[in-house]
Amino acid sequence: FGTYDHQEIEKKWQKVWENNRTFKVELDSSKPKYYVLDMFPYPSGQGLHVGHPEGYTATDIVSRYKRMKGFNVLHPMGFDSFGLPAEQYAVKTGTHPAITTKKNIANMRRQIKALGFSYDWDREVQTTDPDYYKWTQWIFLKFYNSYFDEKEQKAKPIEELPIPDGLSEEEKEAYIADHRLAYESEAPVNWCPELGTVLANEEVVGGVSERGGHPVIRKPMRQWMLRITKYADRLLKGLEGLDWSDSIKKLQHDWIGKSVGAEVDFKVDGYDEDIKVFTTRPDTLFGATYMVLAPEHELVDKITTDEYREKVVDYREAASRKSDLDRTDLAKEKTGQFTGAYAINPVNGEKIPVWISDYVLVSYGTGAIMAVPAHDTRDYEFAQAFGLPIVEVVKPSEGKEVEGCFAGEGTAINSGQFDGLSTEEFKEKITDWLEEKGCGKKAVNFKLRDWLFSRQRYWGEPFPIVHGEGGSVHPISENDLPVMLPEVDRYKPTGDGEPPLNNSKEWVNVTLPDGTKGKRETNTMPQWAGSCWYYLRYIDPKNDQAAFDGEKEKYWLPVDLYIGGAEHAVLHLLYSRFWHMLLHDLGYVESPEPFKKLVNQGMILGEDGQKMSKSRGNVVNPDDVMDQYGADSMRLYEMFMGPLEATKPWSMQGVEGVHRFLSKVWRLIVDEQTGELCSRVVDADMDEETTRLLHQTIKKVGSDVEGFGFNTAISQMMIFANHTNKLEQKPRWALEQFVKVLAPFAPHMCEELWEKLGHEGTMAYEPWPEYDEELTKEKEVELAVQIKGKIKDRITVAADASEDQIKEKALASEKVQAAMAGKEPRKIIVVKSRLVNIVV
Ligand code: ANZ
Repeated sequence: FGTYDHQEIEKKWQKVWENNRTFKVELDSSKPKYYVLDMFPYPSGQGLHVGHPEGYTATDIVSRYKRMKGFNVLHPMGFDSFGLPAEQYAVKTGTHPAITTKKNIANMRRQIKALGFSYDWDREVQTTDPDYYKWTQWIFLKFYNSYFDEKEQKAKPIEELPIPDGLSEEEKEAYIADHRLAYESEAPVNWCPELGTVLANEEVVGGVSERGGHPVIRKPMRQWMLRITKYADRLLKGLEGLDWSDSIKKLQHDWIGKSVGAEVDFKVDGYDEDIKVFTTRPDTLFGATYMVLAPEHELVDKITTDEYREKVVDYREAASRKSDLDRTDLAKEKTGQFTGAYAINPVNGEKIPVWISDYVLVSYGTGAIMAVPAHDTRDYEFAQAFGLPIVEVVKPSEGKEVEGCFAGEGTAINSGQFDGLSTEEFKEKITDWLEEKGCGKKAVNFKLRDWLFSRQRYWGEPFPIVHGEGGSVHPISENDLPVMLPEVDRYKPTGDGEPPLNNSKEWVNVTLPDGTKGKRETNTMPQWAGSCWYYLRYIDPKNDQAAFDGEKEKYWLPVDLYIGGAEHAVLHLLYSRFWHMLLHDLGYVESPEPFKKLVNQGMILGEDGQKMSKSRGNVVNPDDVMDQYGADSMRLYEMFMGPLEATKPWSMQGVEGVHRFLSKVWRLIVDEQTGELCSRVVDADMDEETTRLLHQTIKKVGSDVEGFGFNTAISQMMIFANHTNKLEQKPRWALEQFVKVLAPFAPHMCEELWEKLGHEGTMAYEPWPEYDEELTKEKEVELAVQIKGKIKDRITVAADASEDQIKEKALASEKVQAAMAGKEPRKIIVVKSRLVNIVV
């Protein structure tokens, strides 16, 4: 009758919160703000997996804690609802993705609500909602209508682009098009035949699609690109100021991949052409014994001699079928083809052969290298495979013996006038020398490529673009947004890259304002578009005049805490920083970075320690756990499993354990016979130990929540509950404070207990209890005093006594003095709060 009935309690309080709009929040400049963001889910047909509540519980605890600390907390939720699975389902069944998406969202919203998270649901966003993607299209137009000012390192409106004198109208158009931050390109892209779409570099992992693991090949296609490379330096520098884990920062840092070196021009023998190379080791120029062009390099056709032409064409054909990753894989056997041409090394005038090989990528640096087999591993393998000369030009520092290739730094040899220089000095000197001679200069390169921003899919944001006759491009006016996604009959992309929207002729064909005919862009934006700015829409989700209000942005941004999976390191987390920087440059947001603090939750494995998957049959369904044990137990368990950022296996026994703990807390306060307040809860004074434990608990839970140590906070609460359980008389005031610190973790049960303790209404805004530092301290501790490993006496000292005070007290003991028999101690070792060891 009065036992802990999680089902009833959870339903009751969820209704109260919903009906009273308990977690509704508005801008309030009288209060400090705190913005807590979750990575919003993709509404999949499988519903929530246990990884979702992990991050969501952590942010909910912080949100509830911060509210109690007096912060104005923004904690929103929404759905990242464009994407492949709904579309693939549509291809299979004919069900429109909008229907599938709606159903999946309803189910996931139900699950999320059942976990009792304190979201302001009035702020929910869905990226597939035209009122939302209208603004995604609007931001795209901002990219299209901006250029990057290199000097000021920021984006500006395209109208401000300085145009060189003397250009014809046509050249002017082309010049402007070349500077837009959104542009069309014909470059070779990652084409995934199975998915029927192109993919961004970030979406290709190990030569296959990140989603689904399908093979990806290179193919030239007209695509929309965003000029993220312009922001490479700022994306890199901005990382320094962010409170993110080192591992995520490193992933982004390396993905951006800044290299400093030199560009060097090699004359092609017999031609009026230079081969430009990028090298990070200009100090090895004297050791360059051959050159390699990427098979796709534009000079290949021109310089290849007739004798080698056929072989070169064949080789290039074979290379085009490989992915970049396969090509650069260190373990792969080196292949290549001589072109018949020679180049001249500018430092010593030597003629060296020019090869093509697929280990040189056309898209990095200049697409050509000088090969230094003595000091570059890949060049070394290549030289060995094809019998090319190897000349050492760097000697390792004394004492190091190297066999084969030496890729480190050292002292220059065989390098003429530069012999004897250290690698660092040499790099600088030779770069100056090259610049003086007009055949080279200092150069910086980034691994980061422009972001391939179009997909041959149906279920995505349409581009606000119309193509006119003769290749002109017409952006839709901002006032005519959104460009609605039309209904189509067939969702399947054609195998050759024609997007499904092409099937919708009525939608595609339009008349331009000047009466000429145009065709809408039929590619759609990638899955990542909507998530690039959703955290901005949350601050003003219903605004139909702007994407969001500037004053609101000033108040709410940056996001104070962002929790989500680490798998988005070089995707969403890079893309959204990029969008934010553009909006910052154009004056729409004041904050330079969107996410101040980022925490990555660890993966939850199955009970067997393996990744949860349908095929392994080890998937835990959150619905089942909640039915049996309740949302509070589910929340508490996921936080108790271990450190938030660790990978950890699921355990049903663990769930039972925390459920028992919650039941125990329930019984501390509620009489199970009557369901009323337990008669042992009285307005009594607290004894010393209870006082100390309570103050320790308030202190530890608070600091653990701030430091994301949720598991240790729970342990401390368990200690307190066990102690209180033993008391005959349970002081009401202590229990009230305890319920407050437990509330962010197990909010439903705590609301109910708060009511049982005689309070009315929600406790969500009760002030977080204060603790007294003095009262947290253990007063005195007993220490054993040992001589030669034998205990001679026990002394009692203040818990915070210094080492010197402890030593003094130990030596003052009569028993110790007797045992030392007048000898001087050689050493005294104090093991805090345990023992003193005296060595004589
Ligand atoms: C000569 C050399 C000598 C190099 C040496 C290295 C060591 P990161 O640091 O990644 O920027 N390289 C340049 N462009 C390339 C391309 N398109 N495809 C494949 N490799 C390319 O690496 C820069 C180095 O990678 C460059 O420096 C070049 O090889 C190679 F002892 O030049 B180095």
